[in-house]
Amino acid sequence: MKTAIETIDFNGLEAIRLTGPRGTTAVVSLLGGQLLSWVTHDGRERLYLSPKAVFDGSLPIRGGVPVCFPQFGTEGDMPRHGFLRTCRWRVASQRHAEDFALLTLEIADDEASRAIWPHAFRAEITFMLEADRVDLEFCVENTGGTSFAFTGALHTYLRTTQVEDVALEGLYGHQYRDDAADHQTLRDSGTELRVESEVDRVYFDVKRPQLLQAGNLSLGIHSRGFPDVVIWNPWVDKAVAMKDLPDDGWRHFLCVEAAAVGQAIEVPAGEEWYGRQTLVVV
Ligand code: TA6
Repeated sequence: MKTAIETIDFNGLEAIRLTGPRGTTAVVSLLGGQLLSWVTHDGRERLYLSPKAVFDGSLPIRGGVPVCFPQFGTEGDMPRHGFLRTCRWRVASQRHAEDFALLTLEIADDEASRAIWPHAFRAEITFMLEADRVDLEFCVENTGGTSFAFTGALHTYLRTTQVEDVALEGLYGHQYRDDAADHQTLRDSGTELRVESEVDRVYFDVKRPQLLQAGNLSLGIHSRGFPDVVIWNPWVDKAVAMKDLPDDGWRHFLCVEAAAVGQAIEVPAGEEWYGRQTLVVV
């Protein structure tokens, strides 16, 4: 099957569909610069997108891979997870060949962003789709005259049939902040993480990849540039309180996020920073 890149309408959103080798596909919305779907060559959708997601920009789209910048969560006085999630990005470049399809979106500061965060920046997110993987690279350039620091994440919603049945390996021995238990700092002592209640953890300084074992669906997750990994599942009560998530939506995803939370990333004037997350079918 030939590779291709085409503009489509996705629930009323202007979106780009990448077709990669062996029939793998990815859909990216210009709203939020957000990967919304990744179907691997076995025909399986690997990302979770809430059936109650809002696509009019009034709320961040619940699912896929939201881009959280320049603030992670409520670690400051900006809207939760910053403002990029509800901004419209532009296509900067696209290219495809026999063994890949590549799309880069871009966005820059404007009056609205400077009213929230008084810095000049240009950001790009690049999606590289190959036969057995998708690679997301977030790049931010400080186009202003003074240094700035940010926190953020690629807030990836990995699809699960039943989240209680999955195991996440690779976080053993790491220190983490447990935001579901008074933000206390603990050390992970299990060989695998299982979800049996609300999970909201920031794992610091993670250098190893993770492996999501979900029955016969396994996925390798690794990141570069982003020092931390965030693991989140709202479980039952928090899911019921979320209007853009079905009551049982918690069962169908586990967020494994490439993140910069513990230490804000400093970008001197005129310099740029890259961070990436790679999802691999194993
Ligand atoms: O990444 C985990 C987290 O910070 C959770 O605390 C929860 O707030 C989640 O992100 C979703 O945030 P959102 O703003 O998308 O509802």
